[in-house]
Amino acid sequence: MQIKRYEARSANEAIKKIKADLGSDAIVLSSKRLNGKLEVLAARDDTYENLQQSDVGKDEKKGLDTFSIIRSDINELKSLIMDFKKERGIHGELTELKETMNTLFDILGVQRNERVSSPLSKVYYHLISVGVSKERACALIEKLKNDGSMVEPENYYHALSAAEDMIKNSIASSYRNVGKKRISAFVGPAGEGKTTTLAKLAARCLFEKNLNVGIITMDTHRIGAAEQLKTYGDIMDIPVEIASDKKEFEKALNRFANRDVILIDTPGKSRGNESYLLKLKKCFATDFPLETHLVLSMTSSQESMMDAVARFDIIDYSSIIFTKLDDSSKSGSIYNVIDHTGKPVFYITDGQNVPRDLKKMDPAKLAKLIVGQDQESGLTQVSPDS
Ligand SMILES: Nc1nc2c(ncn2[C@@H]2O[C@H](COP(=O)(O)OP(=O)(O)O)[C@@H](O)[C@H]2O)c(=O)[nH]1
Ligand SMILES: [Mg+2]
Repeated sequence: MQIKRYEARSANEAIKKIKADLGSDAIVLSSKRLNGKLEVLAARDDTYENLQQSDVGKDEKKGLDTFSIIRSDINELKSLIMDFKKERGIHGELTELKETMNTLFDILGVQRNERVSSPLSKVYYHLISVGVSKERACALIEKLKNDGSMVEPENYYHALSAAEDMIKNSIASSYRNVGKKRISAFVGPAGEGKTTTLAKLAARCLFEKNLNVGIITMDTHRIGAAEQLKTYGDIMDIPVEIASDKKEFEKALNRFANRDVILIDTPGKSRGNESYLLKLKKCFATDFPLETHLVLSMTSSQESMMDAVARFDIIDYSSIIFTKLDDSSKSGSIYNVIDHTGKPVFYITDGQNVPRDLKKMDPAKLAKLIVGQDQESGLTQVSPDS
């Protein structure tokens, strides 16, 4: 076996060098970054070639067949490793590209506004500070620059409130024809606040709107999950049905046929449990007027939120509920998620108190919440009516 060391600027370049030198049968043993360069150890197994060249007898030929199988396994493994290395290489390049893009956005968002202290540049920095992505902040600034309707572009407070208006207008259309159905199911990763939010909504419907409420829980696996809801149900005198499959689910819906509102709790499954999502999707495919709401916690990272948004896409949720705003100062990340999904937000929650810590949202309130409090402008954090 020959082992050789290669230096290259990227994974692609390393692979090219190795192939040219050791041939396409080479195996990558290890790779690491050193002073900005990629150092790769690669090897080639010469045994097979030597065996082929030598005068092999019958028995040796038999051994060679076994050897060929092993060799083909090795080749498969090798190509998997190569793919993995390639992906890692691309990942590294993507990170670099992302950093370059971010710098470009800074230049677009700030320098093209002539001076760092210009009102629009300040708005750009403010949006980033509240969690709006650089890319989106930059797009908003560009739109503001080209928008002739801004009353006083030289005034920071006016520029900020124009940004808020722009956000409001961009999300308004997503609110049409959604949030009107009698039956609401809550989906999302575990621990995001589905059950607590459902209990808050049940209490609101009952005590403020005097509606007839029924609750169905599909969370039948987690110990204590159904009991958690039954306790809320007992306190509010709301019936709670348990359903573990489509048959039981439809039975429960029929039992609640004359209820004004039906709220459905679901278990939160972690990544890799896509069959559970398919099962939920099948249950929700019913003639009853049902809407699904994705529940996302503001304490999750932006990546986790985007991951959940993509995973739950199969359920075709119609709105997003953001929870735990009391534990996060980055309300701007709401904008990143809704700008990406085009889904409306009818509720946010900001505390553990049932039913107090639930706020109803509309495009104007949400835009205010996203832009958030600003020390300099004196704009205040939204305090939505319940
Ligand atoms: N701080 C805070 N905690 C919350 C909020 N909503 C839910 N929680 C807490 O988050 C935890 C998980 O909530 P739960 O409703 O059981 O989540 P589920 O697994 O999605 O049903 C519980 O301890 C809740 O009290 C909120 O708005 N703010
Ligand atoms: Mg729950």
